[in-house]
Amino acid sequence: MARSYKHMETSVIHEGYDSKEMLGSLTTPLFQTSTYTFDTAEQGERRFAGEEEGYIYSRLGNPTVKVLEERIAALENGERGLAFGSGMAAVSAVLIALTKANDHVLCSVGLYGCTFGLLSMMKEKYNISHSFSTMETEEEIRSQIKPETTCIYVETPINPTMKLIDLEMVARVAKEYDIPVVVDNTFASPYLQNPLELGCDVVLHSATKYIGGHGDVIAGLVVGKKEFLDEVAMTTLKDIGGVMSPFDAWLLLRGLKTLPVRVDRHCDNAEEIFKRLKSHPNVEAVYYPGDNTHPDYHIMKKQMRRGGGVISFEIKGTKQDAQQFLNNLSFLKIAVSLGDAETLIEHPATMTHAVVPGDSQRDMGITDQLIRLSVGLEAWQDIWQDLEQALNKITVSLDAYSKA
Ligand code: LCS
Repeated sequence: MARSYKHMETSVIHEGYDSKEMLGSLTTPLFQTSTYTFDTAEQGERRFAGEEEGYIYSRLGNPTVKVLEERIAALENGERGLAFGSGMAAVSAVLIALTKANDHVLCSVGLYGCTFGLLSMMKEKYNISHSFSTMETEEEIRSQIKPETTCIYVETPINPTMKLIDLEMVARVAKEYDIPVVVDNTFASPYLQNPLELGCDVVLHSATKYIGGHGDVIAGLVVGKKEFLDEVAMTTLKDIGGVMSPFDAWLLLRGLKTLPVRVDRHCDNAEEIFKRLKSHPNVEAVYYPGDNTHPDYHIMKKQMRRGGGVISFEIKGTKQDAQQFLNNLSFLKIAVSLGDAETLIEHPATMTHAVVPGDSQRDMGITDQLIRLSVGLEAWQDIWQDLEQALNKITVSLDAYSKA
Protein backbone atom coordinates (compact mmCIF):
# COMPACT_ATOMS: atom_id res chain seq x y z
CA MET A 1 0.00 0.00 0.00
CA ALA A 2 1.47 3.31 -0.99
CA ARG A 3 1.33 5.95 1.72
CA SER A 4 -1.69 8.26 1.36
CA TYR A 5 0.00 11.12 3.21
CA LYS A 6 3.26 12.90 2.54
CA HIS A 7 4.47 12.71 6.13
CA MET A 8 4.94 9.70 8.41
CA GLU A 9 3.53 11.73 11.34
CA THR A 10 0.14 11.78 9.57
CA SER A 11 0.31 8.22 8.26
CA VAL A 12 0.82 6.70 11.73
CA ILE A 13 -2.52 8.24 12.75
CA HIS A 14 -4.74 7.84 9.69
CA GLU A 15 -3.63 5.09 7.27
CA GLY A 16 -5.94 2.14 6.77
CA TYR A 17 -8.90 3.51 8.71
CA ASP A 18 -12.02 5.37 7.64
CA SER A 19 -14.28 6.36 10.55
CA LYS A 20 -17.24 6.66 8.16
CA GLU A 21 -17.18 2.89 7.71
CA MET A 22 -17.32 2.38 11.49
CA LEU A 23 -20.33 4.42 12.66
CA GLY A 24 -18.12 7.50 13.04
CA SER A 25 -15.94 5.94 15.73
CA LEU A 26 -12.81 8.11 16.00
CA THR A 27 -10.64 5.24 17.16
CA THR A 28 -10.63 1.85 15.48
CA PRO A 29 -13.28 -0.36 17.12
CA LEU A 30 -12.08 -3.48 18.88
CA PHE A 31 -13.65 -6.53 17.21
CA GLN A 32 -13.06 -8.93 20.08
CA THR A 33 -14.64 -11.91 18.35
CA SER A 34 -13.34 -15.34 17.45
CA THR A 35 -15.78 -16.05 14.64
CA TYR A 36 -18.35 -14.48 12.27
CA THR A 37 -21.88 -15.58 11.45
CA PHE A 38 -23.03 -16.51 7.96
CA ASP A 39 -26.55 -15.59 6.79
CA THR A 40 -26.91 -18.93 5.03
CA ALA A 41 -25.02 -22.18 4.54
CA GLU A 42 -24.42 -21.16 0.93
CA GLN A 43 -22.81 -17.91 2.04
CA GLY A 44 -20.46 -19.91 4.30
CA GLU A 45 -19.57 -22.10 1.32
CA ARG A 46 -18.86 -19.04 -0.87
CA ARG A 47 -16.65 -17.44 1.79
CA PHE A 48 -14.59 -20.61 2.21
CA ALA A 49 -14.29 -20.94 -1.56
CA GLY A 50 -13.00 -17.36 -1.75
CA GLU A 51 -15.93 -16.40 -4.02
CA GLU A 52 -17.28 -13.80 -1.62
CA GLU A 53 -15.39 -11.26 0.49
CA GLY A 54 -16.05 -11.31 4.20
CA TYR A 55 -14.79 -12.55 7.52
CA ILE A 56 -14.90 -16.24 8.47
CA TYR A 57 -12.90 -16.83 11.66
CA SER A 58 -10.41 -14.55 13.45
CA ARG A 59 -7.38 -16.76 12.74
CA LEU A 60 -8.05 -16.03 9.06
CA GLY A 61 -8.73 -12.32 9.51
CA ASN A 62 -10.21 -9.73 11.86
CA PRO A 63 -11.27 -6.13 11.13
CA THR A 64 -9.19 -4.53 13.93
CA VAL A 65 -6.12 -6.54 12.95
CA LYS A 66 -6.73 -5.63 9.29
CA VAL A 67 -6.52 -1.89 10.01
CA LEU A 68 -3.16 -2.45 11.69
CA GLU A 69 -1.95 -4.59 8.75
CA GLU A 70 -2.90 -1.85 6.31
CA ARG A 71 -1.31 0.83 8.44
CA ILE A 72 2.03 -0.95 8.78
CA ALA A 73 2.02 -1.77 5.04
CA ALA A 74 1.65 1.95 4.31
CA LEU A 75 4.33 2.95 6.85
CA GLU A 76 6.82 0.51 5.32
CA ASN A 77 5.68 1.29 1.78
CA GLY A 78 4.88 -2.33 0.99
CA GLU A 79 2.02 -4.04 -0.81
CA ARG A 80 0.66 -6.04 2.11
CA GLY A 81 1.12 -6.28 5.89
CA LEU A 82 0.51 -9.25 8.17
CA ALA A 83 0.15 -9.35 11.94
CA PHE A 84 1.52 -12.08 14.23
CA GLY A 85 1.22 -13.02 17.88
CA SER A 86 4.90 -12.24 18.54
CA GLY A 87 8.02 -11.06 16.75
CA MET A 88 9.26 -14.66 16.75
CA ALA A 89 6.00 -15.87 15.16
CA ALA A 90 6.72 -13.35 12.39
CA VAL A 91 10.40 -14.38 12.04
CA SER A 92 9.57 -18.09 11.96
CA ALA A 93 6.66 -17.68 9.52
CA VAL A 94 8.91 -15.82 7.06
CA LEU A 95 11.93 -18.13 7.42
CA ILE A 96 9.82 -21.28 7.10
CA ALA A 97 8.04 -19.86 4.05
CA LEU A 98 11.35 -19.11 2.32
CA THR A 99 13.12 -22.41 2.98
CA LYS A 100 12.79 -26.15 2.53
CA ALA A 101 15.06 -29.03 3.59
CA ASN A 102 18.71 -28.60 2.48
CA ASP A 103 18.41 -24.88 1.69
CA HIS A 104 20.77 -22.25 3.14
CA VAL A 105 20.13 -18.91 4.86
CA LEU A 106 22.82 -16.20 4.85
CA CYS A 107 22.62 -14.02 7.96
CA SER A 108 24.16 -10.87 9.34
CA VAL A 109 26.82 -11.46 12.02
CA GLY A 110 24.62 -10.84 15.00
CA LEU A 111 20.99 -11.84 15.41
CA TYR A 112 18.51 -11.73 18.26
CA GLY A 113 19.16 -14.81 20.45
CA CYS A 114 15.86 -16.57 19.65
CA THR A 115 16.32 -16.04 15.88
CA PHE A 116 19.70 -17.73 16.31
CA GLY A 117 17.94 -20.50 18.28
CA LEU A 118 15.31 -20.94 15.54
CA LEU A 119 17.98 -21.24 12.84
CA SER A 120 19.86 -23.82 14.95
CA MET A 121 16.65 -25.85 15.28
CA MET A 122 15.96 -25.63 11.54
CA LYS A 123 19.47 -26.93 10.87
CA GLU A 124 19.06 -29.83 13.26
CA LYS A 125 15.56 -30.88 12.17
CA TYR A 126 15.44 -30.04 8.46
CA ASN A 127 19.10 -29.61 7.47
CA ILE A 128 18.45 -25.99 6.55
CA SER A 129 21.92 -24.55 7.06
CA HIS A 130 22.93 -20.98 7.83
CA SER A 131 26.12 -18.96 7.89
CA PHE A 132 27.07 -15.49 9.01
CA SER A 133 28.55 -12.64 7.04
CA THR A 134 29.72 -9.19 8.10
CA MET A 135 28.17 -7.99 4.80
CA GLU A 136 30.76 -5.22 4.78
CA THR A 137 31.49 -5.41 1.05
CA GLU A 138 29.81 -6.78 -2.07
CA GLU A 139 32.65 -9.30 -2.47
CA GLU A 140 32.15 -10.56 1.08
CA ILE A 141 28.44 -11.16 0.43
CA ARG A 142 29.09 -12.82 -2.96
CA SER A 143 31.69 -15.14 -1.44
CA GLN A 144 29.12 -16.45 1.08
CA ILE A 145 26.22 -17.08 -1.32
CA LYS A 146 25.77 -20.77 -2.18
CA PRO A 147 23.69 -22.41 -4.92
CA GLU A 148 21.23 -23.47 -2.19
CA THR A 149 20.91 -20.00 -0.59
CA THR A 150 17.22 -19.06 -0.64
CA CYS A 151 17.17 -16.18 1.82
CA ILE A 152 19.41 -13.38 3.10
CA TYR A 153 18.37 -12.42 6.61
CA VAL A 154 19.63 -9.17 8.10
CA GLU A 155 19.23 -7.28 11.34
CA THR A 156 20.25 -3.62 11.33
CA PRO A 157 20.94 -2.10 13.83
CA ILE A 158 22.08 -5.49 15.11
CA ASN A 159 20.88 -6.59 18.54
CA PRO A 160 22.81 -5.90 20.81
CA THR A 161 26.06 -4.69 19.23
CA MET A 162 24.50 -1.78 17.28
CA LYS A 163 26.52 -2.57 14.14
CA LEU A 164 24.81 -1.55 10.89
CA ILE A 165 24.46 -3.23 7.50
CA ASP A 166 24.22 -1.27 4.25
CA LEU A 167 20.78 -2.46 3.06
CA GLU A 168 20.92 -0.90 -0.39
CA MET A 169 24.20 -2.77 -1.09
CA VAL A 170 22.88 -6.11 0.22
CA ALA A 171 19.71 -5.71 -1.89
CA ARG A 172 21.76 -4.91 -4.99
CA VAL A 173 23.92 -8.04 -4.66
CA ALA A 174 20.95 -10.25 -3.77
CA LYS A 175 19.10 -9.12 -6.93
CA GLU A 176 21.93 -10.52 -9.07
CA TYR A 177 21.21 -13.95 -7.59
CA ASP A 178 17.44 -13.49 -7.29
CA ILE A 179 17.56 -14.15 -3.53
CA PRO A 180 15.03 -12.36 -1.31
CA VAL A 181 16.39 -10.09 1.44
CA VAL A 182 14.52 -10.12 4.75
CA VAL A 183 15.23 -7.28 7.19
CA ASP A 184 14.44 -7.28 10.89
CA ASN A 185 13.71 -3.57 11.38
CA THR A 186 12.83 -3.83 15.09
CA PHE A 187 15.61 -1.58 16.42
CA ALA A 188 14.98 1.25 13.95
CA SER A 189 11.16 1.15 13.76
CA PRO A 190 9.38 2.26 10.57
CA TYR A 191 9.93 5.87 11.59
CA LEU A 192 13.73 5.70 11.30
CA GLN A 193 14.29 3.19 8.48
CA ASN A 194 12.29 1.70 5.60
CA PRO A 195 14.13 -1.29 4.10
CA LEU A 196 11.68 -1.91 1.24
CA GLU A 197 12.48 1.55 -0.11
CA LEU A 198 16.15 0.49 -0.21
CA GLY A 199 15.35 -2.53 -2.41
CA CYS A 200 14.86 -5.23 0.22
CA ASP A 201 11.98 -7.69 -0.17
CA VAL A 202 10.50 -8.35 3.26
CA VAL A 203 10.60 -6.25 6.43
CA LEU A 204 9.58 -7.49 9.84
CA HIS A 205 9.24 -6.11 13.34
CA SER A 206 8.96 -7.28 16.85
CA ALA A 207 6.08 -4.84 17.42
CA THR A 208 6.59 -5.54 21.11
CA LYS A 209 9.25 -2.82 21.01
CA TYR A 210 8.93 0.73 19.56
CA ILE A 211 5.67 0.13 17.67
CA GLY A 212 3.82 -0.81 20.86
CA GLY A 213 6.07 1.41 22.93
CA HIS A 214 4.37 0.92 26.29
CA GLY A 215 5.59 -2.49 27.46
CA ASP A 216 2.16 -4.12 27.36
CA VAL A 217 2.05 -6.18 24.14
CA ILE A 218 3.94 -9.09 22.55
CA ALA A 219 3.43 -8.90 18.77
CA GLY A 220 5.03 -9.13 15.33
CA LEU A 221 4.45 -7.49 11.93
CA VAL A 222 5.63 -8.34 8.41
CA VAL A 223 5.41 -6.27 5.21
CA GLY A 224 6.32 -7.22 1.65
CA LYS A 225 4.99 -8.10 -1.80
CA LYS A 226 1.35 -9.15 -1.94
CA GLU A 227 2.09 -12.43 -3.70
CA PHE A 228 4.55 -13.58 -1.02
CA LEU A 229 2.45 -12.40 1.91
CA ASP A 230 -0.70 -13.99 0.44
CA GLU A 231 1.22 -17.25 0.53
CA VAL A 232 2.41 -16.65 4.12
CA ALA A 233 -1.14 -15.73 5.18
CA MET A 234 -2.50 -19.03 3.87
CA THR A 235 0.34 -21.25 5.14
CA THR A 236 2.79 -20.25 7.86
CA LEU A 237 0.35 -17.76 9.42
CA LYS A 238 -2.99 -19.57 9.07
CA ASP A 239 -1.79 -23.14 9.49
CA ILE A 240 0.97 -22.65 12.06
CA GLY A 241 -1.41 -20.20 13.67
CA GLY A 242 0.69 -17.56 15.42
CA VAL A 243 -1.93 -14.85 14.90
CA MET A 244 -2.30 -11.53 16.72
CA SER A 245 -5.20 -11.00 19.08
CA PRO A 246 -7.61 -8.16 18.19
CA PHE A 247 -6.93 -6.45 21.53
CA ASP A 248 -3.18 -6.42 20.86
CA ALA A 249 -3.84 -4.92 17.41
CA TRP A 250 -5.95 -2.24 19.09
CA LEU A 251 -3.15 -1.43 21.55
CA LEU A 252 -0.61 -1.28 18.72
CA LEU A 253 -2.81 1.11 16.71
CA ARG A 254 -2.83 3.35 19.76
CA GLY A 255 0.91 3.05 20.26
CA LEU A 256 1.67 3.76 16.60
CA LYS A 257 -0.03 7.17 16.71
CA THR A 258 2.80 8.55 18.86
CA LEU A 259 5.67 6.59 17.25
CA PRO A 260 7.43 9.59 15.64
CA VAL A 261 7.09 11.74 18.77
CA ARG A 262 8.32 8.97 21.04
CA VAL A 263 11.18 7.84 18.83
CA ASP A 264 12.46 11.38 18.41
CA ARG A 265 12.56 11.76 22.20
CA HIS A 266 14.22 8.35 22.58
CA CYS A 267 16.90 9.57 20.13
CA ASP A 268 17.33 12.94 21.89
CA ASN A 269 17.80 11.18 25.21
CA ALA A 270 20.15 8.56 23.74
CA GLU A 271 22.36 11.30 22.27
CA GLU A 272 22.68 12.95 25.69
CA ILE A 273 23.38 9.68 27.49
CA PHE A 274 25.89 8.58 24.83
CA LYS A 275 28.04 11.70 25.34
CA ARG A 276 28.20 11.13 29.07
CA LEU A 277 28.82 7.39 28.92
CA LYS A 278 31.67 7.99 26.49
CA SER A 279 33.58 10.15 28.92
CA HIS A 280 32.96 8.07 32.05
CA PRO A 281 36.22 6.55 33.34
CA ASN A 282 34.61 3.17 34.08
CA VAL A 283 33.29 2.73 30.54
CA GLU A 284 35.61 0.97 28.10
CA ALA A 285 33.65 1.51 24.85
CA VAL A 286 30.25 2.82 23.75
CA TYR A 287 28.37 1.79 20.60
CA TYR A 288 25.77 4.20 19.25
CA PRO A 289 25.24 4.56 15.48
CA GLY A 290 23.88 8.10 15.91
CA ASP A 291 27.34 9.42 16.72
CA ASN A 292 29.93 10.24 14.07
CA THR A 293 32.61 8.22 15.89
CA HIS A 294 30.64 4.99 15.22
CA PRO A 295 32.34 3.01 12.40
CA ASP A 296 28.99 2.62 10.60
CA TYR A 297 27.92 6.25 11.00
CA HIS A 298 28.04 6.73 7.19
CA ILE A 299 25.52 3.88 6.82
CA MET A 300 23.27 5.48 9.43
CA LYS A 301 23.35 8.75 7.48
CA LYS A 302 22.49 6.90 4.28
CA GLN A 303 19.57 4.79 5.44
CA MET A 304 18.28 5.95 8.82
CA ARG A 305 16.63 9.17 9.92
CA ARG A 306 18.48 9.13 13.29
CA GLY A 307 20.53 6.74 15.43
CA GLY A 308 17.70 5.26 17.52
CA GLY A 309 17.18 4.80 21.22
CA VAL A 310 19.46 1.87 22.03
CA ILE A 311 23.08 2.18 23.15
CA SER A 312 25.37 -0.64 24.10
CA PHE A 313 28.54 -0.20 26.09
CA GLU A 314 31.30 -2.17 27.73
CA ILE A 315 32.19 -1.44 31.27
CA LYS A 316 35.71 -1.87 32.62
CA GLY A 317 35.97 -4.98 34.74
CA THR A 318 34.53 -8.48 34.73
CA LYS A 319 31.16 -10.16 34.28
CA GLN A 320 30.66 -9.74 38.04
CA ASP A 321 31.32 -6.02 37.72
CA ALA A 322 28.76 -5.78 34.92
CA GLN A 323 26.22 -7.55 37.11
CA GLN A 324 27.16 -5.41 40.11
CA PHE A 325 26.67 -2.29 38.00
CA LEU A 326 23.12 -3.44 37.14
CA ASN A 327 22.44 -4.21 40.79
CA ASN A 328 23.68 -0.72 41.76
CA LEU A 329 20.93 0.99 39.73
CA SER A 330 18.29 2.68 41.76
CA PHE A 331 15.17 3.33 39.62
CA LEU A 332 16.25 2.16 36.16
CA LYS A 333 14.82 -1.28 35.44
CA ILE A 334 16.86 -4.40 34.78
CA ALA A 335 14.78 -6.02 32.05
CA VAL A 336 15.00 -7.42 28.52
CA SER A 337 12.93 -5.80 25.74
CA LEU A 338 13.40 -2.27 24.47
CA GLY A 339 11.55 0.69 23.04
CA ASP A 340 9.39 1.28 26.10
CA ALA A 341 8.77 4.52 28.00
CA GLU A 342 10.83 3.05 30.85
CA THR A 343 14.59 2.84 30.42
CA LEU A 344 15.46 -0.87 30.29
CA ILE A 345 18.92 -2.25 30.83
CA GLU A 346 20.21 -5.81 30.44
CA HIS A 347 23.25 -8.06 30.16
CA PRO A 348 23.07 -9.71 26.70
CA ALA A 349 25.62 -12.47 27.38
CA THR A 350 23.48 -13.96 30.16
CA MET A 351 20.03 -12.76 29.10
CA THR A 352 18.82 -11.99 25.52
CA HIS A 353 21.73 -13.85 23.91
CA ALA A 354 22.28 -16.55 26.54
CA VAL A 355 21.20 -19.25 24.04
CA VAL A 356 24.08 -18.29 21.73
CA PRO A 357 27.14 -20.45 22.59
CA GLY A 358 30.23 -18.65 23.93
CA ASP A 359 32.33 -18.77 20.75
CA SER A 360 29.43 -17.50 18.62
CA GLN A 361 28.84 -14.74 21.18
CA ARG A 362 32.46 -13.69 20.74
CA ASP A 363 32.12 -13.76 16.91
CA MET A 364 29.09 -11.49 17.23
CA GLY A 365 30.94 -9.09 19.55
CA ILE A 366 29.04 -9.96 22.73
CA THR A 367 31.42 -9.83 25.67
CA ASP A 368 30.78 -10.43 29.37
CA GLN A 369 31.23 -6.69 29.94
CA LEU A 370 28.64 -5.63 27.37
CA ILE A 371 25.53 -3.86 28.64
CA ARG A 372 22.51 -3.00 26.47
CA LEU A 373 20.62 0.16 27.35
CA SER A 374 17.23 1.01 25.86
CA VAL A 375 17.02 4.69 26.68
CA GLY A 376 13.49 5.54 27.81
CA LEU A 377 11.39 8.67 27.84
CA GLU A 378 12.25 9.83 31.36
CA ALA A 379 14.24 13.08 31.70
CA TRP A 380 17.74 12.26 30.46
CA GLN A 381 19.17 14.02 33.53
CA ASP A 382 17.48 11.49 35.82
CA ILE A 383 18.53 8.57 33.62
CA TRP A 384 22.13 9.78 33.66
CA GLN A 385 22.15 10.42 37.39
CA ASP A 386 21.20 6.80 38.05
CA LEU A 387 23.65 5.38 35.49
CA GLU A 388 26.46 7.59 36.79
CA GLN A 389 26.04 6.68 40.44
CA ALA A 390 25.93 2.97 39.50
CA LEU A 391 29.02 3.32 37.30
CA ASN A 392 30.89 5.24 40.00
CA LYS A 393 30.40 2.34 42.37
CA ILE A 394 32.20 -0.02 39.97
CA THR A 395 35.43 1.75 40.94
CA VAL A 396 35.06 0.26 44.40
CA SER A 397 34.54 -3.16 42.94
CA LEU A 398 37.45 -2.70 40.49
CA ASP A 399 39.70 -1.71 43.40
CA ALA A 400 38.67 -4.80 45.27
CA TYR A 401 39.26 -6.85 42.10
CA SER A 402 42.79 -5.49 41.59
CA LYS A 403 43.69 -6.03 45.24
CA ALA A 404 42.43 -9.63 45.21
N1 LCS B 1 13.81 -9.48 16.46
C1 LCS B 1 14.53 -8.70 17.27
C2 LCS B 1 15.61 -7.83 16.70
C3 LCS B 1 14.29 -8.71 18.63
O1 LCS B 1 15.03 -7.93 19.42
C4 LCS B 1 13.28 -9.56 19.15
C5 LCS B 1 12.99 -9.63 20.60
C6 LCS B 1 12.54 -10.36 18.26
C7 LCS B 1 12.83 -10.28 16.91
C8 LCS B 1 11.45 -11.27 18.73
O2 LCS B 1 10.34 -10.54 19.09
P1 LCS B 1 9.25 -10.97 20.20
O3 LCS B 1 8.81 -12.34 19.84
O4 LCS B 1 9.93 -10.94 21.52
O5 LCS B 1 8.19 -9.96 20.03
N2 LCS B 1 13.97 -9.06 21.37
C9 LCS B 1 14.06 -9.01 22.67
C10 LCS B 1 15.12 -8.39 23.34
O6 LCS B 1 16.11 -7.91 22.80
N3 LCS B 1 14.89 -8.41 24.61
O7 LCS B 1 13.74 -9.08 24.91
C11 LCS B 1 13.15 -9.54 23.68
